[in-house]
Amino acid sequence: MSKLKDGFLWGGAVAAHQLEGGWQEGGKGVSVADVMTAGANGVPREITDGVLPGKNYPNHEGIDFYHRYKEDVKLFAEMGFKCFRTSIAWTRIFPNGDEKEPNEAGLRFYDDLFDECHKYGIEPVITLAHFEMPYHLIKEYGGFTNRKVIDFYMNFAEVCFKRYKDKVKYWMTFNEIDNQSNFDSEFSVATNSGILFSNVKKEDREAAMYQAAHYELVASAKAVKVGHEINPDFEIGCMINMTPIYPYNADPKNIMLAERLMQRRYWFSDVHANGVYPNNIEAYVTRKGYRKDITDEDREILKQGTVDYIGLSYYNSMTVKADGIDIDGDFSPEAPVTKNETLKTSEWDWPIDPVGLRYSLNWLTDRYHLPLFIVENGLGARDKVEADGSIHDPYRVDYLRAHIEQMEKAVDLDGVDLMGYTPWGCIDLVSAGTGQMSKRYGFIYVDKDDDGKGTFNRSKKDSFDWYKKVIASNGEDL
Ligand code: P53
Repeated sequence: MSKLKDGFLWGGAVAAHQLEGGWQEGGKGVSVADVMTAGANGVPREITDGVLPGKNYPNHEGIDFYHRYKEDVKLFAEMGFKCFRTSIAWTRIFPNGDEKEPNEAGLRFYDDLFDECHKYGIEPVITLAHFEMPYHLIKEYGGFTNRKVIDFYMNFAEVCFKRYKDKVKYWMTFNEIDNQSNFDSEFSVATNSGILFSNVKKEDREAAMYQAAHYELVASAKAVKVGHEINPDFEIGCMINMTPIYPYNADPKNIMLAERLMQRRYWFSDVHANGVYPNNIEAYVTRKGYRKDITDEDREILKQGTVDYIGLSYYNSMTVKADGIDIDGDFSPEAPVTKNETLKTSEWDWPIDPVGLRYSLNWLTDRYHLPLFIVENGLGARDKVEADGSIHDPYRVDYLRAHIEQMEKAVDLDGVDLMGYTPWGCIDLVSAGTGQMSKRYGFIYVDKDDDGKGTFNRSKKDSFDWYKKVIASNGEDL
């Protein structure tokens, strides 16, 4: 007997900008992802002022899913996917973001994609904003630092909800909205909020983030409310990057530091799920003079638009140490991060911590009492294609198996209400953080390298048949 419920949503996850390509096709506009160059481990992606000649923009071509989605969905179906998580590229629907009317060719692309999924009984799971803000909204309006952008987001959300109301049931409003808690990372604030370091002085970045995130939370709540009016059967969730922050040891200073950093990171989901800001953030923004623009109407809509479930990504945990830091002082949120000697790391230096997944599922359940949906999890690794074309990736299977085991313990032993599991990058795609192709997550290999060269042909890795078996046994045969 499977520990997981019938209808458990096994599948895979991607995001439009990381795989579609076709960046100028079907009337698509330029998004923030289209102005990000390729980086590497430790080399940040550059966010350029528009698309500049001579630069490598890996998202422009992605893996050409825009033209090859039928072949790819067929492979997902062969693995037995019950669902497929992707996003709707905002710039396919509103190329600049501030148009009155949507772009029909963009809408038609997703109609076709969702029809193709349903052909195989695959349920689309859709993120509205996954690091894909129209670049025009960033240049002309300052991204989400501008209240007007709530309305532009709402136009986009409403058009999608209405158009796909009979094709999509599961939605998420903003991908990993809490990444920007690390406001020292331009990648995070640009992809979450459309904040560019060139536009905001260093000392103003944290303030800009709190204001922008507030507008996003209002936009999300409005979307939840409107979505439920359009189709009461919609399940609309938030989506957070769940990275639990551990104290280095039992020194109370480290425990308090970890708690404070958890507060700085998980207030986004508090507002999404509870409809109110937690006390610690009210105290913080009041003391710092942040989030100046909040109205009674905002507070009311936050209460009315609480989410139906918590979507989360889980890759790793973080460990912090208070050495040399005044835990009541103001410090960069990543400053106290230290190595956790108990954990091995990936080739990209991400700690590997399967028990952290069970811990996170428990923590979120205790905090929100809502269903959870693991919409990202996985290992970015280099793969080697053998002379006969086969790809042996036991490291990927080991990672996923260990995480699925912990997920099943959370359900079976701890009573966590879990909707589904969609490992990240079920087909190789462009890494969000580094822009590399060589950081691969897929069950399906794509022949494209970091310079954009290759046939773009698809082939199955060993993990393909393994995952097929996992799904067929509803997680029993690992
Ligand atoms: P990549 C940072 C930390 C954790 C998750 O990431 C993150 C990021 C941003 O890179 O993003 C999520 O491709 C995100 C996906 C992304 C995936 O994790 O850097 O939702 O878009 O591709 C993995 O290895």
